[in-house]
Amino acid sequence: MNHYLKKCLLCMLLLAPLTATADTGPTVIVIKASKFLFQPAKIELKKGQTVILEFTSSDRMHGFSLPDFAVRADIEPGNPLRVSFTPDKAGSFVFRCDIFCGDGHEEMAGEIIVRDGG
Ligand SMILES: [Cu+2]
Repeated sequence: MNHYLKKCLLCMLLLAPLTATADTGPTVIVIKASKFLFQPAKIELKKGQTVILEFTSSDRMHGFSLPDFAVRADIEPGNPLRVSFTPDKAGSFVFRCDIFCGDGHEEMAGEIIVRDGG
């Protein structure tokens, strides 16, 4: 019996974080890519707070590159892609399209501002 209780307790401990995530879940931030911009182009996050970045493209293949956090994604039309992201440092960080998409490609960029949670 004691052994069974221990097992139960272990199960609860292991499952607790999963159920917590399912209940509230991290905030989903939808980032729309199109020639030649990201919407929103400015994203504010809190340090240490996990968010889900959901990428969609309305026209063609784009890339998302946030080198300061080693986040990158291929954004295909009709195929939304979700990436979990937890900023671990505060500051202002540039992200840009890293797949050539036409004349305005070089200007296709945005900014992530990470604030200290306090
Ligand atoms: Cu591009």
